[in-house]
Amino acid sequence: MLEKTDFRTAQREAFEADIIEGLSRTPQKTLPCRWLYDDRGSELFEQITALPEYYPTRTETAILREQAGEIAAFCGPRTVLVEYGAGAGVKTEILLGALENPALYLPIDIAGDFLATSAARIERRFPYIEIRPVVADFTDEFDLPDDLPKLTPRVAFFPGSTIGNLDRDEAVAFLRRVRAQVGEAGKAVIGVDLKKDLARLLPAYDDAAGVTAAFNLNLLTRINAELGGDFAEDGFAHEARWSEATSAVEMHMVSLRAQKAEVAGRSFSFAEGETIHTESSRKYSTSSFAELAEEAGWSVAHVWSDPDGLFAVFGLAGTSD
Ligand code: AVI
Repeated sequence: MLEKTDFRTAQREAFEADIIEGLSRTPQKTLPCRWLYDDRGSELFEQITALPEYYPTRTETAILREQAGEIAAFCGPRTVLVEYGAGAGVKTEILLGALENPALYLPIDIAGDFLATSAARIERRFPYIEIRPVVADFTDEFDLPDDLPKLTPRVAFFPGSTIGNLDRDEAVAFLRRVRAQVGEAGKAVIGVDLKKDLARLLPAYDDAAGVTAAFNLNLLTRINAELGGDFAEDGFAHEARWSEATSAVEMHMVSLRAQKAEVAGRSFSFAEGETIHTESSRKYSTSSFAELAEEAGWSVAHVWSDPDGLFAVFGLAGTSD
């Protein structure tokens, strides 16, 4: 197992490699969205989830609350709940509180400190549930512990429409891996943001208070602080735009003038109006998500949605069920 300092060094190296590679790309400079989440970025994301324009968190929470009984019945008794990402807080508590006699809760997250804090919170709230936190990058290959209870069904929980931040191939690969990890009898409960009117969608990624802008531009602050960059932080503006080709809201940082920036000893030029693409948030229809899930070996057993059809929670089961 990696020591904390080794892990930090490995993270820093991966960060530098991704930033150099992404800023070298032509014609579109692009940075992987996972680097948006340093401490400040995570704090800003937390604030985003409470914004009036950002409907996904509230809507999904309401669906889980209202359909908790049905979702728990779908999961079945004595389940091992495997959560991909440990940041769902209240959503996890709703599901764990509704499950009949859960056998084990297994949150998986790359951020060990964050994982420990959220596991401790769940432990206080559900002292009767055994918790086994796993430090791993769930977008990558990793193994679940090999001593999990054998005869109890496993249920994968992936709320928040985080699946929307993966491109199509990554999403299929992720769902396939989850399928293998929960096994033949396993199930999955996945939160998915639905495609909708742009008048509703775009403000959710470009709010009036400027929190999403701060979240996006914080990446430049992070590059400056951690990689010795010299980005002029007032030289870029946040932009949210719709891409029909990928059915995604994209976040970009737009260069406000012709300028240069140095990162880790390398110089990068930006034309006025040129953008750095920092995140795609894909939006699905119930049928386009079902198609994706089927490609990964799942079939859709249930779709729980809100009255306005903004968000959907999918109950997936093996194709043989
Ligand atoms: C974490 N993820 C599902 C969020 C989303 O909606 O794609 C991240 C986010 N980016 C801007 N606002 C929220």
